[in-house]
Amino acid sequence: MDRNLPVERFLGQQGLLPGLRIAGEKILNTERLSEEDGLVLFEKASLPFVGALANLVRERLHGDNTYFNRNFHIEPTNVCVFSCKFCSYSRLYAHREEGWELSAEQMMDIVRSYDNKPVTEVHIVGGVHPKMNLHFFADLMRQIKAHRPELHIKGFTPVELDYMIRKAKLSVEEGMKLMHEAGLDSLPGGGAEIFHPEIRQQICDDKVDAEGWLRIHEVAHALGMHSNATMLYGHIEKYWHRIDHMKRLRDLQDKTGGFNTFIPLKFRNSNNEMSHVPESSVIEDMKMYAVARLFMDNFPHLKAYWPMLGRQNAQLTLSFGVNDMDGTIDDTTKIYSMAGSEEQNPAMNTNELVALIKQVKRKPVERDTLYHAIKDYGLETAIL
Ligand code: V47
Ligand code: SF4
Repeated sequence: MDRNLPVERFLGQQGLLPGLRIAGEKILNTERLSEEDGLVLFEKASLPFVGALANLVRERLHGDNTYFNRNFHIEPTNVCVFSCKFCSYSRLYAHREEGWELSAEQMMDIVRSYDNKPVTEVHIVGGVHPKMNLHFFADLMRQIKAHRPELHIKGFTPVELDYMIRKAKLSVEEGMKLMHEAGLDSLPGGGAEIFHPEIRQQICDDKVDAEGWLRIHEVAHALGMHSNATMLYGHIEKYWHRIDHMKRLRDLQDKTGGFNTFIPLKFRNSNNEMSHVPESSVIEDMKMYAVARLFMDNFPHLKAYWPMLGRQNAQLTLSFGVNDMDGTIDDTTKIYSMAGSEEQNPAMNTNELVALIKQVKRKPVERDTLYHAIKDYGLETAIL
């Protein structure tokens, strides 16, 4: 089948807005979209139009391959010195008796509980606890590596790192070098939210700003580490704030090439100070993924984080540019169930994840953190 056909049919339509035709032709010719093109797609394009274009790009880059990995999460604490308005998860230090704090030994128990399981990655992220410092986590990572050297440690957002590095009175370079040498292999994408100060000041005024977030990723990339980037969308931001956010990431990626994956995160409104803000519709979610796939031309991968979106909507994103479904997360992650996600207990075993991908005629491929293929499940019959 000629995969370009649907797109050409769209572009052949009489009366198509000139801005949409320009954007569509750029995609057909593998040219980069400008910020104006991105905005026109958000504001004027129909869902089938952006969907067809995004699918074209997805299939150019990855064919039907849909990646996932086997990981587990450690959330060291939900006690946090910051007070992001969208956060349903954290407890201020003053109310720390309502939260949890794991000791290094408790976290090592979690690591050991996976001893005979074929996981390849541990994802460590949590609140910013004033007493859990850089040296505490560096020691923890040394212990993890001593116990299981090949386990990839993806951990700590620039929100946590910026706080801990400043408290340790180190430069960003020194702090990141220390963490890398202690065993930190890559950075997850969290803490980015919306970079533009107009929105950042309203939703998460007191944590690291855009420049600080980008700088920590830049330094990590210079040390040879890879990382991801997120964007919290669907709350009080406008389309142009999303474009501004993606443009800043695209510019840094041009410079370093260190990002693997872009992860749009749908704002969930339960149990937080932004509960009055309605959540985005599924149509809006699909449009977000599609425009991200088209605009972020130098990001190899686009991830739908299923614990947040729900399994079926995550499955739907595979037709709107997404080529990664994150992993077989176990129920240690609480961030999304506390924010109102349908996934109260976000665990999915490999068979379920593979079946979900095969149901929509895509090819499941288990990967490691850096997207080396571990197992190709093929396109044939579903497993369940
Ligand atoms: O930065 C917090 C988000 C992020 C809410 O890199 C919320 O592979 C929606 O970044 N509604 C942390 N989102 C999680 C994260 C992540 C997750 C999965 C994979 C990776 C990766 C990274 O969670 C925070 C914030 O943007 N978040 N509260 C909420 N109410
Ligand atoms: Fe703390 Fe992160 Fe929650 Fe913000 S989103 S309050 S930094 S745990």
